[in-house]
Amino acid sequence: MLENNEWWRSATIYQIYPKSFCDTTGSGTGDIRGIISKLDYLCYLGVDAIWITPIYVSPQIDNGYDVSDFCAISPEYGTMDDFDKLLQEAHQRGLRVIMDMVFNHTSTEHSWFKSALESKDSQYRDFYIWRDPVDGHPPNNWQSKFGNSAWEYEANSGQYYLHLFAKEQADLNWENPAVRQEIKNVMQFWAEKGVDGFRLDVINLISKQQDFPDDHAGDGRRFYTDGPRVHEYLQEMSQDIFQRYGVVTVGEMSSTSEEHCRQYSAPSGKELSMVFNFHHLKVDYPHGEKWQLGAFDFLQLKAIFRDWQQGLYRQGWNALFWCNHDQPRIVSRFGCDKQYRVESAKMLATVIHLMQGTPYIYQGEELGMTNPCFQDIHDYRDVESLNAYRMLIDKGVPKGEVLEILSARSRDNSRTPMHWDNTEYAGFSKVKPWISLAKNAGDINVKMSMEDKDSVLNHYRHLIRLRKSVKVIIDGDYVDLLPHHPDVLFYRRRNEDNELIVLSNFKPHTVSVEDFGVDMSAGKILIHNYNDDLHVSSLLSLKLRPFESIAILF
Ligand code: TEU
Repeated sequence: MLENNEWWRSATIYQIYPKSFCDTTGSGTGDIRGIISKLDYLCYLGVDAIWITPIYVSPQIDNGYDVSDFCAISPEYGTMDDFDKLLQEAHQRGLRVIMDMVFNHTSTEHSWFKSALESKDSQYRDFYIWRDPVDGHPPNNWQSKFGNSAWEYEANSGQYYLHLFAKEQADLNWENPAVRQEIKNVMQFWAEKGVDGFRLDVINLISKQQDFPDDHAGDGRRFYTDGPRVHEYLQEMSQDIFQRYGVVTVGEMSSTSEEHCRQYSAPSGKELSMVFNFHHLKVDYPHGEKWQLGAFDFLQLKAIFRDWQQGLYRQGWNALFWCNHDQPRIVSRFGCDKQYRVESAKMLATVIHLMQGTPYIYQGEELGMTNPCFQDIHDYRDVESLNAYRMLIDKGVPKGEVLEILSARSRDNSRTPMHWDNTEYAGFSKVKPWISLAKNAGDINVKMSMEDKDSVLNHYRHLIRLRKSVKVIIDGDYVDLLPHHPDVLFYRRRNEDNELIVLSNFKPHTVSVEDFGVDMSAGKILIHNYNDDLHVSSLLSLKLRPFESIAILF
């Protein structure tokens, strides 16, 4: 455990998806020793901590988010000794380690669930959410986030159990104090090993409205999202574990609100350190529908940034991100992964990293890695994507259109192996990986990026260093100076000493920005994504080139 309790306010955190990070055993999947072998690279990048997605024993229905033993390492990733070595090697380098905690549900292979299946009298029966059929049907009309009913019938007991995700991921009953105690025991186990923090998977779904009503206006999420006792539960976890061990905590908040997030991440520290929300990553969902294609709504994106930057300013703390293991690669989504890949990847990074909050870099994002553009359903591995494929085909959507939707939306877009170099399997493995690589690994990889002073990687390294040295990035306010401009995001950060303006063109064409009421001549360019020597005075009658982004400090 490394001390200094609010280190995370000026930190940058790197998300590792171990299955696709580095394979040292020739299994075709990544492993813990692979992570250890790349710690020096992460120090070169300059990040302060790593978030590791689940490496616990799991049947891998949902790539580890279906946990069957929270206190044991899955053999495919290595051993507990390997993990202890990782923790030691990371701490020796000043890197903190954040573990992913999946407490909304367990795998149906967990011993608790197996015991619950044996008998209604099992002490673990009430660890899960069982309800009787209603007129021979599921207890209500709630839908799983992976499609179909959120209830699975269990014939032996004649009851249904709730699963907000896959049927192999049974929701835990947090109403039961014994469940909460077991969860605290798990976190105590990892905290006493010296883990520095926890990422809490869909933690705002753990409290369900106990009458489990039908949802006549939706899929049921309003009856369990930011639910009735969620703050009470988090305050209990904070009181008994987070504050006691001084661990940083980041909550993944599905479909949440600013009001709840101010309470979740309040400076008082009574609940969590910070929160992920996803509203900015739904502006390309037509009518909120993920499995439809549509252009992203730039004005809505800017409004969401404004709302969350201002809404949590001095009242909470945002986890800032574009990418994770559930989202497509951002340069393919909101940038341009062809002609302006480098410029747009740098622009997107600048936009997020100069806001208030803690930025997260998802493995490969720092290289400008793109979606793999899979064209065949057999390339896909993700349970959510495979369910969506079947659902869309069953609805009569033409196969070609379904594959086009998956190619843009699938979570597998971010789960292809990391690109380390231009060898056959990109230095990820010596054998064919569990999932195909993107075809451009030969041109987009760590080795090449480290040798190129103008690479996306070196742009990220610069941003990470700026966060350490420019205080207004950490504590400045946020004002959008051109809220209605259709192409440019122009925001200003200000504290008692400095002013920082960030101008970013989100479009593939040159844009003129007329008088924007700021005298640039007194400023100092902090970072720019075109590698020419721009002088501030030339910015007076501003033309921003395609995806051009400039940050100026006053
Ligand atoms: O994700 C929560 C969640 O809702 C995701 O499924 C994501 O928001 C959605 O796929 C976007 O369309 C967490 C984990 O990050 C995810 O990998 C798990 O599948 C899920 O919880 C269940 O544990």
